[in-house]
Amino acid sequence: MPRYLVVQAPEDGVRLITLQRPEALNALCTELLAELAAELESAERDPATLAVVLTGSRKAFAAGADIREMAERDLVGILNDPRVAHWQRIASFAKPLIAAVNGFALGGGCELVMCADIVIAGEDARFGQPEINLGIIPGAGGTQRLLRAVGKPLAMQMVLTGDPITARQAQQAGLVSELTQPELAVERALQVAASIARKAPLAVRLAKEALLKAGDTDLATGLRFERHAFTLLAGTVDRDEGIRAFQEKRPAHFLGQ
Ligand code: DAK
Repeated sequence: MPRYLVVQAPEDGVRLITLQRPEALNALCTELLAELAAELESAERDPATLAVVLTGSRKAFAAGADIREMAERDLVGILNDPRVAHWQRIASFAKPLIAAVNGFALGGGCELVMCADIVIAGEDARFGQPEINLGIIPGAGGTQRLLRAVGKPLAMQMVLTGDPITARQAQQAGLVSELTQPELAVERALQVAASIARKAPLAVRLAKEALLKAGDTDLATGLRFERHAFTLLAGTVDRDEGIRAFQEKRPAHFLGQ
């Protein structure tokens, strides 16, 4: 049983993971990160899980790395930091990951948001990379993914000043896909996840992979990947079912084959 996560399956094919470390505003201690990485690996192995929603509390999605734990690490501890492997496992989750964000998403919390594919945020959410205030810089993608997500000027402003931005600014900048009233963020994320869970799983998986390629490769390579993925899907049972269902004017029933 995880100590810092609550895991539920509220919808068909959707797993809801809630970070639960309220005494530290969901600060991402090593144990919490290990639990989250393990839970996502379990979701990836489970054929019945087709999408995952990740959320925190109303006050905080996550207030960053655990600063108390950081204070205990010396240089050797940082070189052998187990969190690096946990972050890599979290960032490489292959199924759709939807973040429902309320309150603070700071430092590692903001970096965790950027590991998600879709971000639904309550209007009171705040996104920031305040590491500079601690004399450090982001360590889990907060310079690389943030610049790709929001562009250079805003990424520079956020990382160099440490000042957070509002949910509305985050949406305008491309960090958030949709804004909701705070109390509706999780519900809306579950709706989006359920909609994805009804699609053809192989197509969803390859679509995610192809879209991520666009962010980290050149156009020719990305187009080549898209063409290969498109061709691969032509041989699936689900493609035949999708086309037949359209012609027969009925909902498609996808099998993941
Ligand atoms: N770590 C540990 N405890 C935290 C925390 C954190 N990040 N954030 C909050 N808390 C604790 C507070 O200490 C307090 O505990 P008690 O004093 O009650 O025992 C409790 O949560 C409530 O916090 P506050 O009393 O401060 O609540 P406020 O509403 O007044 O303020 C706040 C909320 C979010 C503005 C404030 O708590 C705050 O500024 N927190 C720190 C935010 C921050 O600087 N985060 C960035 C940390 S650096 C890496 C990967 C990633 C990273 C590093 C390495 N590798 C792969 C190697 C990431 C680094 C970071 O994220």
